[in-house]
Amino acid sequence: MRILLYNPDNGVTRNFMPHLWMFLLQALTPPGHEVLLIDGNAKPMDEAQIAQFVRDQNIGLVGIGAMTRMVAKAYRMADAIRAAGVPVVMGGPHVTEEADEALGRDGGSRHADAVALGEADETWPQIVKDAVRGELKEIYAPVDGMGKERKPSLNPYPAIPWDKLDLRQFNLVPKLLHPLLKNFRENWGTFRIVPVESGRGCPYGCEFCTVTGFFGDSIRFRTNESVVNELLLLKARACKEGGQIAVFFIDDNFAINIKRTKSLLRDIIAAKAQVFWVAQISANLLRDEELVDLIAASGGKWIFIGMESVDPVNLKDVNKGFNKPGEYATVLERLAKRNIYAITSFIFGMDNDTPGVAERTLQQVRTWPPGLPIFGLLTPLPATPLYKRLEAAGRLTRPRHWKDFVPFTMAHTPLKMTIEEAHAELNYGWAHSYSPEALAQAVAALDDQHVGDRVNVFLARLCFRGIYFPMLRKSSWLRVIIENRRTILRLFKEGVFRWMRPRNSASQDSFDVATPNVSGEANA
Ligand code: B12
Ligand code: SF4
Repeated sequence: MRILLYNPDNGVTRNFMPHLWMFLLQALTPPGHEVLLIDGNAKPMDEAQIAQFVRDQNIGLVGIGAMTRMVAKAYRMADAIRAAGVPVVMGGPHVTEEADEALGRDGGSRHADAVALGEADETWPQIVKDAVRGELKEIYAPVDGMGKERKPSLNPYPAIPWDKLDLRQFNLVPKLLHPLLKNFRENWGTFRIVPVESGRGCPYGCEFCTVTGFFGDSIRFRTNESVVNELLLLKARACKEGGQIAVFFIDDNFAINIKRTKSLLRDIIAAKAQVFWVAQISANLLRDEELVDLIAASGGKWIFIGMESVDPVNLKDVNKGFNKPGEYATVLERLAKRNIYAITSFIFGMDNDTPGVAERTLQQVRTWPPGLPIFGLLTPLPATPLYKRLEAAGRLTRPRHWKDFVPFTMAHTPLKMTIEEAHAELNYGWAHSYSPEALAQAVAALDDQHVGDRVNVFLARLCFRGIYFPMLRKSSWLRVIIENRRTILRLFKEGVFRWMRPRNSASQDSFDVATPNVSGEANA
């Protein structure tokens, strides 16, 4: 059978990183089937196009995965595929919580023939077998023989053949620059960000988050060896094609078990498996100097920190009191000292927020080493404790907000300001962090740093700007480049100057991860 796995586009960020679930389910498909992957972020399609595709390609089963914000598009695509006579199975966090909606059992129309609840690593092979026999069940739940929920172990973990997969659509180097950069001495013909998971689960249970409910509070890890082998495979691929690969460790909290994270990082270093990497780690776990040393030595470049608010009352309200705003600056300085930068994520519209919250937040952000601040609105995702609390209090203004998804729009009334005021705060946060002046200041704040680090921060800021001010068209990129021409010119001059220096002294400019001077054993 030919199977299509499809991920709808998010309408914002195009193809910055593939979705792991598709590659994972492809690797877990029983032999004898051909699995095609389409990520709508890389290959945008509408309903007519996908229906045509499944007919032309003789597809026998389509699997669709989606977050809540993309589910309306996912349903439209599923409807078109089913109308073309091909069965659809849906999975992922949204339909796990809203299976009745996907199956039309809530009085609405039906979008999926079957729904895979929760983690589908173990149910997917059965789904494929049932689809071949034309006997798809409506619900596939990961349960043991006694009918009790069962979380799949990550040991063993399927080998994803990253060395053989076609990743052309995920090259972040603009086509125009390929010929130029291919011959550049630092191998920049391609640049890809690849998702890798080393573990699943987070026990913290923040009120707005799906993760603790979905993955459970039992944390599971892959073996160090399996993660290291995956990195080596990716590194070899990058080397072979004269490009760069960075890894996004998509674990919800990469250092949730510090001892184990240190042991993994030491093994990465010992195996010389370093690539540049990004990971999500909560601020409380970054107090450990040795951990941060190992992060730096193993290739860690950007750490995503869910700071959420600079107000401890807000943090306590959403069960995230373990975040201590008083220590944010110290944590970020600890990272910056090792040339590691932070993606600091904030939520506006929390219950203790009042007008002016964005400026109060930015006043603090400006005192920190430059990183990438990002801003969102408190969003009641289905089945989260936040959703239940707001529903019980009658505060949901759009209880099924995903049916008519509008980016950056609240679905409930905050306590101490209006919805419109919350939207204005969000706008203020983005506008004042990503204006040409703010970008120039971020680069200037790193004047004593290597030009490579400043280019890194600048490019990352340009890309992150696109989350709020989508830059899907060439013309919007061009406008941003013109607006930031002074900063670009400055970095360019400096880069050329360093590049023209003799190779020995220029070798530090390499974006390749240098062999660290931290031993694989310990780092006191
Ligand atoms: C990586 C990631 C991202 C990446 C996404 C890009 C990418 N290419 O991956 C980035 C950083 C951009 C991102 C952003 C956001 N994210 Co995010 N993200 C994640 C994260 C950390 C990992 C996803 C992942 O790969 N997991 C590992 C795989 C194996 O798990 P999985 O995708 O769930 O797939 C398993 C099952 O769900 C199932 N499955 C999934 N799909 C399908 C399909 C079929 C057919 C079948 C059978 C089974 C199946 O089988 C898989 C194997 O068991 C998750 C949290 C998490 N741990 O999953 C949050 C998560 C998915 N994100 C979430 C959110 C809310 C967001 C944002 C909206 C945050 C924000 N406020 O801005 C943005 C929106 C992005 C956008 N523009 O659309 C929520 C989604 C909740 C929901 N109900 O939708 C999650 C669950 C985290 C949370 N805090 O609750 N995210
Ligand atoms: S620490 Fe992060 S992943 Fe864990 S529950 Fe809180 S928001 Fe979710």
